[in-house]
Amino acid sequence: MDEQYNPRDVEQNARDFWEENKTFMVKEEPGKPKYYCLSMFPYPSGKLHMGHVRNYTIGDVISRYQRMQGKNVMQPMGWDAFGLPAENAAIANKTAPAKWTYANIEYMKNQLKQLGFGYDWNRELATCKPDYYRWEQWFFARLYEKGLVYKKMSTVNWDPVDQTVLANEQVVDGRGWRSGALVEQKKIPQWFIRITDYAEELLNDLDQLEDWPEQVKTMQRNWIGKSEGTELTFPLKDRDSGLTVYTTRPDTLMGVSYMAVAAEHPLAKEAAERHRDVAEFVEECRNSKTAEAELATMEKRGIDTGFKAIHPLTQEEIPIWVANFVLTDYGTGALMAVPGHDERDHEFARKYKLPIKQVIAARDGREIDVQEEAFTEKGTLVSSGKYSGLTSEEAFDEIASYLEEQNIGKRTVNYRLRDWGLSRQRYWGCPIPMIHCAKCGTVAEREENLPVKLPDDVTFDKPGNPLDHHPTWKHVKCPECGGDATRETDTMDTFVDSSWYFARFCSPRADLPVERDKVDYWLPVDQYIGGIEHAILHLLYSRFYSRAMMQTGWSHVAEPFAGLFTQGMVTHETYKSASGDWLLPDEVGQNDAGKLVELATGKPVTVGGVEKMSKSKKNVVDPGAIIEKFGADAARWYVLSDSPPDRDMEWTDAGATGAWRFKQRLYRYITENVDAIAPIGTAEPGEFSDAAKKLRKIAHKTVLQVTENIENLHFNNAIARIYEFMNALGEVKFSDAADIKWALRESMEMIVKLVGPMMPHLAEELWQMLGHDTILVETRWPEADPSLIVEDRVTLAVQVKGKLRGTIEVAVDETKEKIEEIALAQKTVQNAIGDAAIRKIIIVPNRIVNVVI
Ligand code: ANZ
Ligand code: ZN
Repeated sequence: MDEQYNPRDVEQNARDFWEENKTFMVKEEPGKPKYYCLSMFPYPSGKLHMGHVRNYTIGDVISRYQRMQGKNVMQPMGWDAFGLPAENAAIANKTAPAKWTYANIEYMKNQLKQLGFGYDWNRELATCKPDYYRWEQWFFARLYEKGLVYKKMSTVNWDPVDQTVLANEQVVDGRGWRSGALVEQKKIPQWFIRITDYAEELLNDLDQLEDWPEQVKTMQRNWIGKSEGTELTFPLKDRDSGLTVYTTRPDTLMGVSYMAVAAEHPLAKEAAERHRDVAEFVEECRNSKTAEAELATMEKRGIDTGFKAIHPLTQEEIPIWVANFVLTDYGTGALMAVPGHDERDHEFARKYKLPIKQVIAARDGREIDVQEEAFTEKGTLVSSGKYSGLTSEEAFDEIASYLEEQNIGKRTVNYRLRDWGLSRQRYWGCPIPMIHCAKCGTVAEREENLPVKLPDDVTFDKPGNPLDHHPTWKHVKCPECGGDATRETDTMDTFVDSSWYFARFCSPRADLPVERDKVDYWLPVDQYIGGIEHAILHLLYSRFYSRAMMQTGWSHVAEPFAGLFTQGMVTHETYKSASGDWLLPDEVGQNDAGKLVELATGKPVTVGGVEKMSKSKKNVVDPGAIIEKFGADAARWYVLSDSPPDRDMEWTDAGATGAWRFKQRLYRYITENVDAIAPIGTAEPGEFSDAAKKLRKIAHKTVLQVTENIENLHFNNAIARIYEFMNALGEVKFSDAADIKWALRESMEMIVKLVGPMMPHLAEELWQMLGHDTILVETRWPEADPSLIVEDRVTLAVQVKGKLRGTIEVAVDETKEKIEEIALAQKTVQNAIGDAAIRKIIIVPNRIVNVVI
């Protein structure tokens, strides 16, 4: 009999069972090892996309697996619910942002439930709720007291037609997204968090994060951007003052052929007052803000100011230019240009025919032509007077010391990291709890008046910030003198909301920001899972916030996320109709001849590249439809099975169908054979036949391999091993022999447990079918009996530079190449190697693999 598995009923039953038993509600259990597994909470945009499904499935598999390893696992979920799209929707559909957001949350929560994720929903939070942002405001006031928050003038994108501030993503090709007007740069007072106070610590502590991808740490290092150099002052010709620059290469001092200042530099302004063309250029620069990332590639432009600097060693006169590639707020906003040895300076010098001198020669003596191309390496000094012949490093020291002796220079450290500007001139965000009083200045709202709630009755029919033109909201009494005062109408960057939610999850309803004992128990997060797009800002801000919480006594951990995993993207083929429009995969099918056509018209379809699923190219599949068609388990299984989880995976119909088929196969195998195996509780036979031994060996080996693969987050390999196990099970001959019956029960229970984290609904059903009344996730993960598999496997220690970084299990007769491959695939080993080149790998048979770097 071919009993068809009906996911809809089975999956609902399993979820009801967990819900009745409060299976995923957790509390602190001192003495039991805890495990905090967190997936980045979603923005409630409307409905889940496949990227969410992949992210959250990975988190759920880890959580369920760790639970079965006996840990007290917390897996919470919530909503990163403030942000611009809700305001855009409010404008487009005339719905209040809150209403739109809560409706989306409800819909998406239901989808998450359908996918069977084991969340502790009692801990659910939404950042837009007053009982969450109340504590964010409270915390903001504490940071203000500590001097970690301040206000300063800062540049924003200003739409002169709509009379409003624009977020960067609202500026399209330099114009306002709605008005189409050319966007201007305007200075207004804004709030900042002093994250730069922590730059050095945030940089150094990255070294401790062994379970973070090397790539993410590198991105954070670059973002913090520490550099060491010298600040030195060139005297100006015919004036008493000087021009101070920052350089990381004082060794190139003799190669300076011009100076360059930013358009906002005082010298540029002064020159603008004297020369009309300089004024025009400065004005142009002011209106075209350049992102730092574009500095290298953008067209370099500039103009001579007419001022001259005097070279401190040669007394030569050097022209001073205004240039668009000099950043106002980095270093001193001015630089000494060495076109022979710096690419940007070179490009500029060629364009404006400024001299290019070589002062550094290659260490290996090879020919260099700096007229053609800048030579940016360090080397040996040439044409540098008494410094010639020194290495760059020696010259750095000698020249820096000389400048210090002459009182015209000092060694300095610079960071690219800037203070965190968190003011947003928007409605749908956490109000900044500050009050402006004419008498007392800026004062924090009193604790008892928090939260400063957003008003519900706002309108979006006028441009600008609705909080600002609300008739009453901003008019309050000063908390200090009781006089008339006004509220700050800026709201906080939503990155503030997500910088501490992981701590709030430990006690989400507390009448305090966090409860210290709860935080002490749960933090740090053991495994954090999310997209690489958060590699810099979110993770850096969270690391800062943890430190700030520690400083104010609210936490004991500096590093909030002990382990980090960044999953790859979900991709899909793209399709275009005959008329050149993008088509949804659902709108495409095969005609009788097997050709791809647009279903609606029958016209041929062009198949484009495989790209990240995106609404703009319509190459999306809707998780809702997939669950409907294949069930949640198949969707979960498929997103894990296809590729390593840190790589991109291509979604195909065939793949999803394959997952569905496996689910059917396992279901049928167990339902059809459950009566032919030993009853539950049968004692283990004293002897096993060869056939039973063979089965047990496969089963235990699979357990071992799947365990290892899950530990290393290689879910696709785990699944491949389960497929093999299933195939082996299919070949076992059933018999009445007690040992075979016993071994079959053992194997079936094992396979059900192994698939449990990935296909939890089906596994729960099968577990009951096998005669159990326990909840699968509350049972223990199967353990492999090494004696059953010993003869052909050995454990090798893997060392990197002589330090133990992990162990691997390999076949006794495994080839050298394969052993190397397995060893290098270990996450811990990869982390230890980092960017270093591998010099050789030494294998001591049956004992050690030593990676030499
Ligand atoms: C001379 C020189 C010679 C430089 C050379 C580099 C190479 P990092 O390492 O990122 O800190 N610079 C200084 N202030 C700047 C500003 N406001 N905007 C743009 N560039 C600026 O960069 C430091 C280097 O960037 C400095 O060292 C300076 O150029 C430039 F062969 O000085 B250098
Ligand atoms: Zn006052």
